[in-house]
Amino acid sequence: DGDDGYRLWLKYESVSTASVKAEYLKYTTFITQPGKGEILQSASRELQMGLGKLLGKTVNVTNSSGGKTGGIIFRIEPGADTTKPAEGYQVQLSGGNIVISSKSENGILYGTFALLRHMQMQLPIKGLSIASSPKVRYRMLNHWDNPDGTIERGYAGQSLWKWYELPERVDPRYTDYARANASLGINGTVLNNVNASARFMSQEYIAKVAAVANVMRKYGIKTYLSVYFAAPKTLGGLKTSDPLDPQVRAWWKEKVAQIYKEIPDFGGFLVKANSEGEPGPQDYGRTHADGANMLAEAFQPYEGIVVWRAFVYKADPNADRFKAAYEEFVPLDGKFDPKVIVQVKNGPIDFQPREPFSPLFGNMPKTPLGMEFQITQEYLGFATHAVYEAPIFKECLDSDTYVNGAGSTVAKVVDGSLHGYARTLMAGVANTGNSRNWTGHPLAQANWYAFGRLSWDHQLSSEQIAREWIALTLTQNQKASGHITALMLRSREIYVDYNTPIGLSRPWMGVHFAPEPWQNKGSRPDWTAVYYHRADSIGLGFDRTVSGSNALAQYRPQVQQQWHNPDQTPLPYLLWFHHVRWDKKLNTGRTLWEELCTRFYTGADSVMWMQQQWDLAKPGLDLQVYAEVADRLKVQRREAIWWRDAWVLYLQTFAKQPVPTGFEPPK
Ligand code: GCW
Repeated sequence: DGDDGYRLWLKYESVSTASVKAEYLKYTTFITQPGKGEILQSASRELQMGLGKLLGKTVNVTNSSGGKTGGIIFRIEPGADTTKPAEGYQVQLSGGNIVISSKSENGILYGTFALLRHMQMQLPIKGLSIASSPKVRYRMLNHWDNPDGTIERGYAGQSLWKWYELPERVDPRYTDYARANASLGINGTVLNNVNASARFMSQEYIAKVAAVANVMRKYGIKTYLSVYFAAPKTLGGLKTSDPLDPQVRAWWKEKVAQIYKEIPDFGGFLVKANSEGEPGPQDYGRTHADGANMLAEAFQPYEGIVVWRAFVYKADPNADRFKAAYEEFVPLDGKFDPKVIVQVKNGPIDFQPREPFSPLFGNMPKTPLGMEFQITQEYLGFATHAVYEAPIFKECLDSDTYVNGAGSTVAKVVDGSLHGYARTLMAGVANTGNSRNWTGHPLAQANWYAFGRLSWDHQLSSEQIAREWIALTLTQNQKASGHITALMLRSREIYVDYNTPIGLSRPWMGVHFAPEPWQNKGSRPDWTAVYYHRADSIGLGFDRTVSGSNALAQYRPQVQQQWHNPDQTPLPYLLWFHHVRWDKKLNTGRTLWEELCTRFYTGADSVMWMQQQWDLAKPGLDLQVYAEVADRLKVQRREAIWWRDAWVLYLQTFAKQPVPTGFEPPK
């Protein structure tokens, strides 16, 4: 339809079922919008556009229903509870109208998108009753976008933000970006890379950022910036950036005031400090808390917050990087200003295809911990591999920390219910770029979608989200949807099997795409592949039990129970915690070597199964989308074989055994 994926899950294709259309026509004769609020106007505009396309009709907006029925009414509930973010909404059939009610304009906007989603899925209006509110307060995308338009770990083109033409020209695409995010409930965006340029603190850039923020605001989205910790020195000309230096503190206060002059609803700062060479408070013998609290002080007069990342580790080949964040941050629990949220990556190492949950979760009860998921597929095959990420996010959120007994899941830490955090956060490292379809791989749109939906409600299931996304984006044909759902739900396990099975990690260097498990030299002593996988003549895997780094001790006893004994550790986590002999018999009846070969070969072959599922869905698909994904799956198949062969041949030099029969490479 000439869409090329641009419209994402907001296609609003003409309602095809006559009886459904007839019902919709009955309840869409007008829109009542009380007042002229900017966000309410966005809601009305979206509804007018959506209904125009779904039903082919023009719907007028009035400021009062005048007692009429058959319309859509926005109702802001009086008596808002100001202690709670009032973003929840209800969409109900009431008194002959569809009523969207909320305590806030933002909630009305979210309710509007929920109604449009309902209609796109052709669900009945009769009995309509949707009520929903977010479980997490700050639902945010993190863009790793640089001022020169490149994106760190971005695989969908260049940055969406055209700094060179801002602030005069405001690309209309920013509005579509805001609509897509708002439709999921995302309410914050960090525009620039955490490896931050100090330039974003200059007046020139603040004005540019303000122009983008003016667009975001209309959709209930706050704009944030990543900051370069040494900016007082490099940009401000001070002698130091020591967070306890009064001049430095004054500089940040002024800087924040300057930003609020241009952006009155500015969201706050995101900080990567003393991590991978970035400057930070430790450069001056200060702690992460000293640094974060200094910035928080600058935000005291405003609503903004400071998000401080816990992604830290030292360049020490003898240390276990797994343990680093816990060691640096747990002693600081209780020392952070209430405006600070500590943002913790999914995985103590780094966004691997499968990692155990970070032991920070549950161990900092006095410090709000936010979740950082990676949507962009840095370790998941960039834009050529189809990997549906909801199962990764869910696996982490559903992990039990056992801090307050069974059921103390990571999700309950993150949503604040376990420790009573006042501020809660879920962030996703964006996979967007300026490619026409936003994400490069058409199926990667589902990962943006899934992150947004889960940041609002982490109880949604991976399957529910996949089915919804498919219906909105690809097809409403039941058979086709079944095949695509199956493909998506298995895609992550298939990737893990040919890429990093049984708990292997980081077999790559540099750009994080090509297999390089043999790499034993890097620009840092810990930046080698062998540091992570520990292959040797005896076996494979990183011993993190008492006989090794003892990282396991950072978890509660019940978690240690699950993982401390190699005979009982579930296979997906085995090599994360144990160095296992090549000839050890696993509970599958195969030796470690045989199991690895089995995974590499069946994983790579399962890409053919994905291709079959996709082909079976073809009758329900737009031909252009069909072809684009079919071609990418061919690339994935080729690359999966490449991964398999690289690993098997490399590991064989240690295991010194033949590949089991039946697993010869195809001719
Ligand atoms: O794993 C690393 C990535 C870096 C990234 C860093 C981080 C933004 O390879 O590209 O830098 O994580 O999360 O800070």
